[in-house]
Amino acid sequence: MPLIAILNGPNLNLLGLRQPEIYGRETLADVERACAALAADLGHETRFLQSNWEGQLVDWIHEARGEAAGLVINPAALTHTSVALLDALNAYEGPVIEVHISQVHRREAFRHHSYVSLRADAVIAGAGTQGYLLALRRIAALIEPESPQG
Ligand code: CA2
Repeated sequence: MPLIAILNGPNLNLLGLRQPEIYGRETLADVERACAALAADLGHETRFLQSNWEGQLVDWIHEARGEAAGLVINPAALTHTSVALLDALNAYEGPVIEVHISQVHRREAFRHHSYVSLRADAVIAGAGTQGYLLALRRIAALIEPESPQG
């Protein structure tokens, strides 16, 4: 079964535990379970990871090369700061979808710019944690040879 890697950046381990008015009440473990269930329905398996460390995320993107058919990433605050993540993603050959739980364009100006968007094949923001599931469906369509444009 083709593997889809789902990477999560700093502080997302607090999902559902703080700031529910912005990020909702679901925990990251809930999101992981929902992603695994949908991926199984779509005939894929998932590797769901979170780190507070930029270098760890870079290493996981490197590991995804040759292992994962597609990548879903919520880089969290590193979205707005990290050329290192952009460079790592540029060295990854498969489809990349950037997800943000909140509608970043309705928030502070510093959240409006994303380095990762320079590489992402699609960006989903403001759909809550459902954004991860939308991203999985799109990745599945992109890596499905019969219907590459889904
Ligand atoms: O909306 C998103 O998914 C973000 O990527 C979340 C990041 C933020 O810096 C981005 O601008 C948008 C923050 C992740 C921190 O998540 C928390 C969740 C619950 C409580 C505290 C932090």
